[in-house]
Amino acid sequence: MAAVEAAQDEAALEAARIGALGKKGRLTLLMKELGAMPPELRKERAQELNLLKDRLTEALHMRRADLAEAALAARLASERVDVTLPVRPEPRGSIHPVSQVIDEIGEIFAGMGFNIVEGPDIEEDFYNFTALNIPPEHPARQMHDTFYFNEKADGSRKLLRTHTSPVQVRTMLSEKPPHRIVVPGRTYRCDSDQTHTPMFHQCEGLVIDRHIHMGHLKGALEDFCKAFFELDEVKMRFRPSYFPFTEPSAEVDIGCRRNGAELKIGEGDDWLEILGCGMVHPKVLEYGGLDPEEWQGFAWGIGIDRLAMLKYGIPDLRAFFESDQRWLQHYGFVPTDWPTLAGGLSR
Ligand code: 2U9
Repeated sequence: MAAVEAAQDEAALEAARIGALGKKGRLTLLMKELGAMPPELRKERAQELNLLKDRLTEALHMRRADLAEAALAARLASERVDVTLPVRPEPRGSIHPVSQVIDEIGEIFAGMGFNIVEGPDIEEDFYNFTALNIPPEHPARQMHDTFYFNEKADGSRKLLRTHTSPVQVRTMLSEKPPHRIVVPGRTYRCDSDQTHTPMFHQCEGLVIDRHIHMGHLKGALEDFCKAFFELDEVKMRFRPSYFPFTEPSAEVDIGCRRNGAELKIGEGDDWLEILGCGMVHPKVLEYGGLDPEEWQGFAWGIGIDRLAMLKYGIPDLRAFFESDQRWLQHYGFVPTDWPTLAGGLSR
């Protein structure tokens, strides 16, 4: 009994058990002697030994339970976890500048009553080219500009959209006018150098209503530029240009001043091209199921990656897609700081 009480672990307890109740244990040996005893002594002796065995077994049980409880308590103490601590020493995740700019643009146009719409990256020729008045011999359709999938048995082949415009076509065909939508997303062109990546981001917009004219286009894009660059006034100029899907078409420059490596946007005597736009071509309206005599509209397209570089002074485009944690920590945004017009787009 003393050995049982003194046992400090499972092994010592087992040794005590074997010492008393094992094959050659002291109690076992005493019980073996019972057979050689005279019957009148044996009964009393057997009762005593059985009682002793019960007490020993009980003591072993109790001690084993105590040891298990102590072991659990020690383990809980050593493995103690404070579940109220933050998951990491510091917050690590950040919002990529491309996502930040998309959120900012969405916020600005949502404030003007636009809906934000998305569509598939893998497109059909009709939505990406034909419906946008881009003829079969147009250079954009060539293999070296567009990523095509393998041809199917019926001769058709899917492609990676070269702009987000097919989403506007899909919207015109599936929803009733008027339309006011902005379409952010990934776009793909077979192009790769210092300033071009095969995958890049665009945000396009489309307005369709009755009596829409170029004044609406200029007003909307001017308001957008002021809001986006967080300025009260922005110098802008609309230069005549050409796109198959708009007529007339324009490219838009904003005034800027270059000071060595520094770039001041909104004022100064230099110009920086930031977007393309125009009145939706009547043929494109027809492809979208609309009567150009009744419905008119304007559209624009803007490159998100370059816009992020301009606004946030990021020098190298290719770093955008390298997923370097140090770069993301440096140029990324705090996830809980959602851009709002009231609270400030960027902080
Ligand atoms: C529909 C009708 C018209 C979209 C437009 C541009 C002008 C444009 C470029 C900007 C920078 C592409 O990323 S970029 O190189 N885009 O200049 N995009 S108008 O016009 C549309 C679209 C859809 C149904």
